[in-house]
Amino acid sequence: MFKKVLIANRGEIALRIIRACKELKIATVAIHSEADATTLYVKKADESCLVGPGPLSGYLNIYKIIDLAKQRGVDAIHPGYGFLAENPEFAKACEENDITFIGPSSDAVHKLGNKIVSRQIMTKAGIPIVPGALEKINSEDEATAEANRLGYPVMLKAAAGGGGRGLRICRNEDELRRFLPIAKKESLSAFGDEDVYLEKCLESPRHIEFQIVADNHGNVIHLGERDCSIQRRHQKLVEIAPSLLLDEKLRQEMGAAAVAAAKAANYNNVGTVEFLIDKNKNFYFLEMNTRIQVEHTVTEEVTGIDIVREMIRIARGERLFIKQDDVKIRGYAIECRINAEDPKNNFIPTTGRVTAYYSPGGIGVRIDGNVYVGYTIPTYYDSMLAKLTVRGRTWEEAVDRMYRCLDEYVIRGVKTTIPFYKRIMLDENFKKGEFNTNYIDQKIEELVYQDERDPKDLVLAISAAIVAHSGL
Ligand code: MV4
Repeated sequence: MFKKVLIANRGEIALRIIRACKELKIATVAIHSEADATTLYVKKADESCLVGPGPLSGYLNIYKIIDLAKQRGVDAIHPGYGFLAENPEFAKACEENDITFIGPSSDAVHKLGNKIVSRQIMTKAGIPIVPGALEKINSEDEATAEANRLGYPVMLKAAAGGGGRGLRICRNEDELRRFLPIAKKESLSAFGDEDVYLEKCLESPRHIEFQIVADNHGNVIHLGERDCSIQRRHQKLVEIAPSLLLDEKLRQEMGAAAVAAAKAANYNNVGTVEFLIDKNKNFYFLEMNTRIQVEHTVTEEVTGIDIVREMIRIARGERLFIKQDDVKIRGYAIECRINAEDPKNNFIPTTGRVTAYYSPGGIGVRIDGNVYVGYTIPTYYDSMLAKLTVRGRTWEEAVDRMYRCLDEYVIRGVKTTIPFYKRIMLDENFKKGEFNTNYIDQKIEELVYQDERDPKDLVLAISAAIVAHSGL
């Protein structure tokens, strides 16, 4: 049993974990920077401690967090996502200090954090991977030989990268020769590891990921898939569950592959297996994420399963309460990440003090966030203010509901991505499920610059212009 858990994170995911702990009657310890001292999640925790004046370093300070955990007598630490969530040293430090890491073993975090090792594991297990190398590139000539075997375009990827970091598309040999040293240098500086490898670049794939839940007794199930193709520069913007692309047969095949991938990696706790699907509906293993993901909410809404609660229950040794056949996907869920960014200004992060805040509600509406009137958006952290998740019995109902909620959402004092998402909900291709990873690039002009003006405003504007022009 856990009496007390420390949340080594901040913001909405810290609040999400605190909520799960409260329902399990587990006391919570929040950590925070000075900038976060007065935020909602800190207020909701039973205890809180300052981890440093600076905005970021405290959340990344493994030994300070371990020391705090020991001082406060916690039984376990939940890392959330980002920060130390996929840092094998942190997971190891917990294990070595007899503090349960609420997540996979440090060995699984370490193995799956290396994309080449991941690909080797999946190949050995007979799981289809994105066509490409199983070893790092050792020389330019070796790279060009591999690229000729694959056919251009190819993608240079950092072995220690992931989630879009350390990627470079090479359209021909000249680009490959030019980008290779750059990619190695970027990888070394970003991840402390210069190993890069090559994959065939799939054109306009769909990005489909399966939620894995695995206990410490060999039970592994999946909770269906999420379609995360709507991304901008590798930042997911809109996530949906289930995907509109998969039929039941493909869902079964991919679900089985995701479970096999977790078993091949000797995985425990909660994780996500990412696939790319090409235009011929072939699916390929891309990478496995060893953390709870921002978009876990859409899976929770269509399965009714509290994934964070299951993380905690698995970590304290409990067996899965559910079998694969009992997992039912009901309806459709959509998540929009409400970011403090200005879509009309290249999505630059915005700041400001929230002067008015009203979150939407009603059937099938969920808000995960930390915003309140008076909250000044800090510039140190990622720009996400809240996650708006809706569920509908049908896809059409979910889209209509999301539009209504975006229209109802009031956040004054800072520019947000809300108007941008409203345009997406009105877009015919989106409504028909016709989108892939190029959707944003293809639609950006239409989604950003075509103001969603109310027709009556237009009539008024034209009338005023006529009056002004004719001097009436
Ligand atoms: C790819 C790809 C096409 N071909 N790999 C990797 C990290 C993930 N967030 C995106 N990744 C991709 N890897 C190969 N071999 C397409 C993506 C991809 C993507 C790439 C560029 C811009 C947006 C994207 C959105 C989803 C997937």
